[in-house]
Parts: sequence; C-alpha cells; structure tokens
Amino acid sequence: RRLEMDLRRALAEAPEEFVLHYQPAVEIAGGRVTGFEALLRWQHPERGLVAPQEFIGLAEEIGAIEALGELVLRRACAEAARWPDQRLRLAVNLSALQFRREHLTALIHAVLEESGLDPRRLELEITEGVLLNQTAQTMATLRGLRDAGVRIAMDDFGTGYSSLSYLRSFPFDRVKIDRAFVRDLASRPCDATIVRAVTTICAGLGMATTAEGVETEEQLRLLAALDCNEAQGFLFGRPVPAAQIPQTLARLA
Ligand code: G
Ligand code: G
Ligand code: MN
Ligand code: NA
Repeated sequence: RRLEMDLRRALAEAPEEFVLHYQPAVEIAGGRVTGFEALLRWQHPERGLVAPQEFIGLAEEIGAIEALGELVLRRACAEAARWPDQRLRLAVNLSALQFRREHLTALIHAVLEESGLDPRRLELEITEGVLLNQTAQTMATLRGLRDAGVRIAMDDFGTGYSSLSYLRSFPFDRVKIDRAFVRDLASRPCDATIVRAVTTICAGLGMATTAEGVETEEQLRLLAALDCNEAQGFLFGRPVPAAQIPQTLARLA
C-alpha cells in the first residue's frame, strides 16, 4: 500500500502535488464557452501525473476524501475567481462520501466567502451514489446549497444505477449525459433515441443537458439535432492547467 502512504504524505505535507486541470463546456447552439470542469490530477514525485481513477477511490477508502475534496473546492474557487471572464461556470466533482458529514454546506459557504466567487458560478457535480441513500440530510444539504445559489448537476447520467427517479427526487440544474451514449452516436440509432429521450425529459423538467466525451464534429451535429444544450469533450479541448484557460478561451472564441 505504497500509494496509500504517498497519498497521506501528499495531503499532509505536499498539497501542491495535487493540481486541477480544467475542461471547457460549450453551448451547442452558439458555440460559446459557458464554463470549465475542474478535474483533479496528482503530480506524484516519482510516478508522474496520476489520474483520479487511481487515487479518488483510495482516498475514499482511507478516509482522506474529505481533506482532498476540501482542497479541490478551495483551489478551484480561488482559481475561478481569477479567470479572465467572471461569468464562466466552475464545475466541481463531489464524492458521495463528502455528503456524509453536515460539514459540507459550511465548507462550501466558507470557500465561497474566502474566494469571493459568485455562488451562481459554482456547479457541483454529483453522481447517483449521493442519491443512493436519499437520506433527509442529503436532501437538506442539496436544497441548502441550491438556496444559496449554487447549482447542482447530475453527472454520468444513464450509467451505473442512475435512474429516472433521481430526476424526480431533486430539481437538478443540469444533467450530464454519460459519454457511453455519445461515443457511437453516429452508428447506433438506439443511442440517439436514448439521448433524445433524456434531452426531452430534462427540457420538460427545466434541466439543462450537457453531453460528455464529444470528440467529433459529427457527434456535435447529432447532439444539436437532439436538442442537447451543451457539449464537453476532446473536440473542444482536453483538460488544461488554470494558466492555460485564457488560451483555451481565445482558441474557442
Ligand atoms: O479527469 P478524468 O476523466 O480522468 O476523471 C476521471 C473521474 O474522476 C471522473 O469520473 C471524475 O468525475 C472524477 N474526478 C475528477 N476530479 C475529481 C474531483 O476533484 N473529485 C472527485 N470526487 N472526483 C473527481
Ligand atoms: O465523470 P466525469 O464526467 O467527471 O469524467 C470526466 C473525465 O472524462 C475526465 O477524466 C476527462 O479526462 C474525460 N474526458 C473528457 N473529455 C473526453 C473525451 O472527449 N473523450 C474521452 N474518452 N474522455 C474524455
Ligand atoms: Mn464530472
Ligand atoms: Na461524467
């Protein structure tokens, strides 16, 4: 469990080893960049850049996800407060375990205050894990954050155990359609049917839709025809360090 020791060490002694990369989301109709999603990476002294799949689960197991999540929120909000365009949305991924403590609401309020970030610019991405046990406390937390102006997005929709009942249980601002439904959009009519169903349901419920993993112009055209609102993926750009946000905005302008 070498990685576990390293993770504890980095969190305690070298938080600068954790870096956020940002991936743009684009409004399909107008082509405008609407915001960036913060994606965590670990610049390990020996292993190089470690992907989140390799250490988020571990951080959850060893009880380090709260500290890591706090670092991500602080860093992301502080960085977004310095972006050249103060209308851009900042999307931050939350682990289901971060909802286990009442502390989350207080943390988010504190981080917003410290950074001066407009709460309406912050969008928290949650997965079905958060809603799996729909406790009164989870719902109260989500409602409280939303009342404070923070937006809530359902991530990876359509995979795992995500179900339509989640869309009924909470008024999400956005649903992110998992890239599994985008990948073969051009060759699999059934995927287009599913995406159409999701965008129709979401529009009816007043929720915006973002397609993930958009890599080709053809996928983008199909998503436009399916009335999907926004797109995110390598077609517009890979996640980049905060310093490269101005270039990304210029390139996509
Ligand atoms: O960036 P990448 O595609 O490798 O991310 C892989 C997964 O890790 C995604 O599902 C993403 O939601 C998750 N992830 C990335 N950054 C964070 C983070 O800061 N917190 C949490 N909880 N998950 C993250
Ligand atoms: O689950 P979440 O949406 O947070 O996952 C984001 C992950 O998806 C990141 O790891 C990011 O690197 C990855 N990703 C972003 N755009 C694309 C894409 O166009 N294609 C593929 N295959 N992965 C992508
Ligand atoms: Mn996400
Ligand atoms: Na996702």
